Amino acid sequence: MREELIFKENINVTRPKMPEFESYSDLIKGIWDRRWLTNNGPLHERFKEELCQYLGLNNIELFVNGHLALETALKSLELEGEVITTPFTFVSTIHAITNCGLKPIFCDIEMDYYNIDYKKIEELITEKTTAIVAVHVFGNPCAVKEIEEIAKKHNLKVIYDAAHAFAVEINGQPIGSFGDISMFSFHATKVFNSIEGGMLSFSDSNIKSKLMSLKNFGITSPESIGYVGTNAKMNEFQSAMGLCNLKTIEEDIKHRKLIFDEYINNLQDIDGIKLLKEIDGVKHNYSYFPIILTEDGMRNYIHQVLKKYNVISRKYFYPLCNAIDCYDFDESKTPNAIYISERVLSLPIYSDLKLEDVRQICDIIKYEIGDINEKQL
Ligand code: T4K
Repeated sequence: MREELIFKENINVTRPKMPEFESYSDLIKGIWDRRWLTNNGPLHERFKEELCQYLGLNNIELFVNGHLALETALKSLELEGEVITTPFTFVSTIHAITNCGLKPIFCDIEMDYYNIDYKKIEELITEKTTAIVAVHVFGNPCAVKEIEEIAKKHNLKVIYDAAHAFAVEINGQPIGSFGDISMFSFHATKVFNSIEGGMLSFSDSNIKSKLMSLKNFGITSPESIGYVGTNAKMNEFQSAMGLCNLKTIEEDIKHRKLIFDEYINNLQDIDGIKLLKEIDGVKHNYSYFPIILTEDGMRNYIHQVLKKYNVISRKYFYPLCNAIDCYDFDESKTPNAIYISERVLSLPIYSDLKLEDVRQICDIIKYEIGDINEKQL
């Protein structure tokens, strides 16, 4: 240990972006006057409009969180049977699938960006397959064109879990414009937050009213309940937070880019560390900074040792979703995902993380990796 590199306070893997207190308090004052707290209030409607404008999307709906947004998306498409998905994701993706009565079929991931490997999707398609649920892991886009071709050929729906991919674009095209429906998370830990929150963007404007109804108990008119819905509405306090944070999102992403570059510059030449670099033509949001520690056992060592320096890294995503206790899936068929899940570590990144703190985290990693290499553990 090098005592001088210990942080006085914990540096967490992420920390929510908070707007100026006054900008939030000014906005929520009106809620007291109006006494309109939820169910499509005026701030909710304004938030929706400003999001459409910022993201360059026409069809969106807001939700209380990303998870219920994803469940609602799957329900709205009336899917049955099997859906092909990835095990390398947050458990929400798989719970959403199974809560909708669908069976997840796990496809292995590719080794560049750890997204579903489109080359392995077709061999998993059966007569029961109805959809592909792909995840833009860490905000890096999946192979959207190839996935679309496969889906067309086999008449499958495509749902993207874009929880990590707010504001990402591929060659100028918003990531939410691919597939049938995309889900975004506005959770406190994300690049963009509305405290909790979620959004669906969708290609077919005809499903708008169905989505609105499904998130409001399935109510279709004052005296009819057309669907078995849920309660997944975003409230006015969330919308106010979203509106405030939207004002600074571009600055926030710019600062994240500086952090990203600082990590890359400091860690790129270290033996045993693999980094995810930027992709040509993609507007990134720098939502996570995952590294792969290639030596067996090194990830767990660095994860533990960072804690002693008060740096709280996270194993996103370990365990794999086909290896978790509450399900009985078989993880052995996704060897790439097993390899990555056992070696990945997400380092702190958030919009007001100081660059000097990033350098200090890198110094700790360099020192500790050198140390362990010397000891040849
Ligand atoms: N699909 C994917 C691929 C997802 O990653 C997620 C969510 C979803 C779907 C579902 O979307 P939501 O329903 O959540 O909108 C966190 C988040 O809770 C979760 O939203 C996120 N993915 C997941 C990747 O990370 P945990 O269990 O790691 O959260 P927690 O509480 O340990 O927080 C992480 C760090 O953030 C801590 O070090 C402390 C810090 N933190 C957290 C909160 C809540 C703060 O500083 N302030 C806070 O208010 O799951």
